[in-house]
Amino acid sequence: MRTPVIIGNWKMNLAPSEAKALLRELRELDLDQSVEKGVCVPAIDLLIAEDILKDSDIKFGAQNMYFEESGAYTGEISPTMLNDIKADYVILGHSERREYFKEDDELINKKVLSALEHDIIPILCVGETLEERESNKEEEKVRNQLEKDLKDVKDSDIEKVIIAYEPIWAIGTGKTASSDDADCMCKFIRNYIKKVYGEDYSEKIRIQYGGSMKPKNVKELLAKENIDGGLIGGASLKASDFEQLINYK
Ligand code: 3PY
Repeated sequence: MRTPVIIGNWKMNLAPSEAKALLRELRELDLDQSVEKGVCVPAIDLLIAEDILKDSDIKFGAQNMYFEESGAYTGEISPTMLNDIKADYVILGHSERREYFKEDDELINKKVLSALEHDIIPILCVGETLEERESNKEEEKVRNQLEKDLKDVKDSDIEKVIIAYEPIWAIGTGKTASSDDADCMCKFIRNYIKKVYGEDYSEKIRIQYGGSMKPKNVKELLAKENIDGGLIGGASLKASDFEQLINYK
């Protein structure tokens, strides 16, 4: 049995004073302990998350990092910095980073390898555009991303990775993939892991759905065999929505 994992992706929202208020609210919620939960916050909120969440079972992480440990990389944060504040996760390869900041698979792969080397769980995002789906190229696109982004990830590390299937056309649009379509792609991803790493690992790896997941659709999506959790955008910015998402059972 895989432990469900639901993580908020705050994106570029909540300045430190607002982050403090929401994190304090989250810490007071009565949340299902059988669900792994966390928030990935803007870099400026990371220390606040470390402080406020330290005695809770809500984990936290970053939304990006560079792969080197230190050096002349203006504007970046490193895996050792994340280690220093005991961050659990880092989101890598989100479609917004791929599109607006031109991150390519080669760079994302270096970041995935670096996160694993530093014991930070990478949440690797993959997914297709609407155009690719409409021309039946969604599997080709996702396979290609998995091949490149997971290159050289060792067998012993693959089960630590969380893969988030996020169809780009469902991100921030309010549109959600149908639960059957989402499950179908998550199954495709699991089968890819089975082919490359073997059945044992494919049964252990956790695959999230992301893209307008909210209290209204979480139960249906998570009832599917291959969907083990969610990467949540807008709905992670309100304590009452976060509570309903985590307590979906
Ligand atoms: C969304 O739900 O919009 C996301 O992009 C989650 O990462």
